[in-house]
Amino acid sequence: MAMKRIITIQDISCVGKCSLTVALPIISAMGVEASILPTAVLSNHTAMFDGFTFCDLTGEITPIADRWKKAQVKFDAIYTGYLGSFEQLELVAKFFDDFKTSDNVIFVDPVMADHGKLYPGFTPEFAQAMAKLCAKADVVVPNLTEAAFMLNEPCRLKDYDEDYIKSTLKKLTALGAKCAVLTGVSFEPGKVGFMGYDSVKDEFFSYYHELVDTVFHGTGDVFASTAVGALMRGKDLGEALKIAADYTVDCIMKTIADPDHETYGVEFEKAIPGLLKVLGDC
Ligand code: PXL
Repeated sequence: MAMKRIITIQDISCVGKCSLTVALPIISAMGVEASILPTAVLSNHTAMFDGFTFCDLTGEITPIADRWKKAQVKFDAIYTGYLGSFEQLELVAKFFDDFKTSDNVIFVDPVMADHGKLYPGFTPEFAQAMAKLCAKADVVVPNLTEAAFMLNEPCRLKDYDEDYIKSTLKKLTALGAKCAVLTGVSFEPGKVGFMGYDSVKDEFFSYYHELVDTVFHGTGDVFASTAVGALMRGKDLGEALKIAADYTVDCIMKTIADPDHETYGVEFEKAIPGLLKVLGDC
């Protein structure tokens, strides 16, 4: 079978293990081609460091995309992560229009908030614009905070029930995405996971694992990259997300097990052999 090709559109933070420095190695290790459209080069990610340098590459998006159109490059999945401006959202929406085919997958991780708060530099208006981008996706994977900002609703991070999660998922798909997945969902102490809704099949699915109660940067990018990779390896969405959740937990566990670990990224490299076993590659 021909190797699948993912185009992933997000920044490259040179140090700190998130966005492209996570997506590239994980997708490649999964036996899937990782093509990239870097939106900016940062010295490091914007969390947990004192400062950062930032070189905007927005002006490169259209020339690069035009070149690919001329060369008739095709992508089996288009996966977007952290995007930093309204202009980038608009250009990425156009990229979707230009490169969508009848059978490729548009996967949007609307990276912009967590734990009830927007990340530095993001505004509620940006969240509304991100919601418009999500409308064009086959799959969106917001956490509870991102979903609330996109739906312009108060953020409920605890004391919710299954009905609340299900109605939030239906509202997300009503915006336009075919499938919506909420991450960081927990109905019982010590357990966390995801619940998803496929609006085409009118089906919910979910998966919960042990809660590892620490915060590491970049785990959302590990989760999303692995999920898209597993989709490209022929897994259905529920199974792909389960593989991604288990791998993310394994990355965190292996990081914690290292007494000298840093906190600005997980030691995802150490968990790759286990991921390949799950995929049946070794
Ligand atoms: O992991 C998401 C991410 C990606 N890129 C940059 C970030 C963040 C999260 O803060 O700062 C530059």
